[in-house]
Amino acid sequence: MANGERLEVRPDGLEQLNQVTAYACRDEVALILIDSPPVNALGGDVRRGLLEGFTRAANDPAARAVVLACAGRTFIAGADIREFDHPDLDAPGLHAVLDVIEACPKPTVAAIHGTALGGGLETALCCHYRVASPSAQVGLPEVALGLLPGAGGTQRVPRIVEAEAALAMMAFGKPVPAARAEAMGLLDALIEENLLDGAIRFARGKAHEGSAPVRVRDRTEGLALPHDAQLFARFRRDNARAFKGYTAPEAIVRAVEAAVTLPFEQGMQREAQLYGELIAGRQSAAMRYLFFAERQCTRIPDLPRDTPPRPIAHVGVVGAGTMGSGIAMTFLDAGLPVVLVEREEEALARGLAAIRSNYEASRDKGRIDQATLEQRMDRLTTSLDMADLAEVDLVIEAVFENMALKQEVFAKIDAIARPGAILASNTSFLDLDAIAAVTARAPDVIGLHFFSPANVMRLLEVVRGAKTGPDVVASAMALARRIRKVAVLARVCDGFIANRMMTPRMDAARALILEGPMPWEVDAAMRDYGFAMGPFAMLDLVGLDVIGWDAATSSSSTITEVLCERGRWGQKRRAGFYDYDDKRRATPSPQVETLVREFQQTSGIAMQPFSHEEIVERLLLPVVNEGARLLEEGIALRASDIDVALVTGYGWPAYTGGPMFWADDHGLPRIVAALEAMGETPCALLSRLASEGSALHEFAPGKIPSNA
Ligand code: 3H9
Repeated sequence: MANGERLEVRPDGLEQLNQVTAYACRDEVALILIDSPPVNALGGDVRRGLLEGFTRAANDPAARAVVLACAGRTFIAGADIREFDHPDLDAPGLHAVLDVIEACPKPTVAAIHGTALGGGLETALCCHYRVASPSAQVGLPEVALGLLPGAGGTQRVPRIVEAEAALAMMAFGKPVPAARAEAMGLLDALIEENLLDGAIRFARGKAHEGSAPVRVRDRTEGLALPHDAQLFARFRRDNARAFKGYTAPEAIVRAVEAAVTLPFEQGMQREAQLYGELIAGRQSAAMRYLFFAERQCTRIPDLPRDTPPRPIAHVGVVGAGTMGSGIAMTFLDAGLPVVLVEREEEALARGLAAIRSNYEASRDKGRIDQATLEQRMDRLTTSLDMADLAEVDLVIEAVFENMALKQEVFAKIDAIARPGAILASNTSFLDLDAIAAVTARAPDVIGLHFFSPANVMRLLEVVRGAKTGPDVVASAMALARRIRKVAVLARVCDGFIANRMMTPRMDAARALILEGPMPWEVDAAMRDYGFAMGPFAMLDLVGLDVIGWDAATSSSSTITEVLCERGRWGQKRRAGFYDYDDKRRATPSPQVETLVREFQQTSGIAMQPFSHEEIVERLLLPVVNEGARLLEEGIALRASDIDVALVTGYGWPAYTGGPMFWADDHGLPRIVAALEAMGETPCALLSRLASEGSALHEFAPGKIPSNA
């Protein structure tokens, strides 16, 4: 939890309504308390308790006002997402419960700490007032689950908050800190002292005022605020790129449009209809799957959850290139001091300047203030001497991807680092065990593979070597959470999970253009599928020359080789698969088209037209096959880890759930048949699961086999 505050509530006379809810009435105020760990989600029992509690409070002659609060780490964090596919039909529905809360004739107050999210905030909006701890956050993050706020949030928020702010809150799903929420009108007061005492006092005060409380549905402050007639059209246009492919943001825009144009009940009907469409769709299924998949990644079958991590308070980074600087920033951002070490003065100065200018750009965009910038820079020290790594708890090597160099660096770190320090490599392909072998402490060596830009991409591949100690793995997983990364555990192999998964996609793309489609058609199909960039545009960005081309041995036998020989190395030469103008805008290259046609003619393969769907299948099927191999070889723990790695590390469109989810969705027998039809051999695991009528997600080896 972001703020770590816990509400411990055990007032006298608390009476359990059921296992997760309790009721008390003291000094004229009824208290309804939810205590349903971990996050007080609105499961069946919570709904039952809320219904009973509010009904009782309404009829309790001793109660003149009502407070709703939660025990533990947070206020209600939303509907119980686990119930979406297994609804508790015996329990009252959320809407019915909220109707009862909203109809309470006595002033009702939601006392918010932690995070009031989704259905949690919607419940609070059915109270007459909302008070919160200053550290609380409120939000409607349903969009991240491919949904819209479906319990009145789209209709109630715009009644008290300005339409554009309401729209942004729902369409981006970002929680709002308490102070801002108060300024927006979502909260009525911040309570500096004990939240519960303050909320009870606030409620009693409202009861004593005597005026009838007003329901949010009947309020009009938000609606009364002027908003320009073009708001919705402009919002759609301005965010078209961010929302591309996703169905939920458009549904949210429509629901908020309904809120500002229709009477409340009609707006609610519109919300219900749009919510119903979203929850029945594949996008939401995929995104809900990813929500749990991300949390599943931290579960390592042979590693007890209580394995104590090693303390990490000071970090060393070796190498101040793009990766090293990005990694350093990741730790600085999370409040950890970093010593950044380089061999050459000039390279170190470049790294330092890159970090500063990156922070300055963030400041200029308003993401951080000058004080934060300075604090982060103050936490950074630079050095040309590896001896300055002697005191750190974790060293991350981020030098050039070359085994001899990495081994040399590790031998030096081994001689310098204190006993018990964790030695990590950021290698993206190389054999971690061979790197660990040059040290006298292989159990302390681990792979921490960041994705570029390291301070932005959420994925951290944690590579477990044959001898890596369990507490070192536990430390890496705990560290990932501190630096706000999603950790996915991999065993050692060439490319680990994410890079190894992307290689077959590139190979398939290069093979496909010999059968008819042009590179830009392939790219367009992949963009349609949801990638920001197609594989050929990606090659141009990375540089064709750096992907294994050598002028000395070039044999003109592939299109890439010929392009390299002609100096078409990609964006940096303003020519690759595409031609580029001065602003690096790409246009299909007639020269490349001619070259591809020549190769097509000599390939002997019958040319045929491909639909976008067929192109996508041709590129994704080998990726799925590779994923199954990763499971078969024990490199990845589970199919969902692979999906998380690609969504968080390679911009795989989240609304597809990732390649493994996609494959299970299509059905493995179909995947196997399609692979065979394109001349690929499905791996043994894929064939077995298909013939057993099973799915990739059902494959659980239970324990990662050691590839020692
Ligand atoms: C909704 O409300 C729809 C309504 O509009 C309409 C209805 C009609 N349900 O993230 P953590 C579990 S949609 C079930 O590691 P943190 C989570 O799986 C919902 N389970 O903790 C994990 O379990 P485990 C809108 C949930 O401290 C454990 O709690 N709300 C739910 O880093 C701890 O989670 C959201 O989308 C849930 N709603 O972060 C909020 N939430 O230990 C989703 C969590 O077995 N939740 N769990 O792995 C979050 O954003 C974060 O969990 C939160 C805590 C910020 C609350």
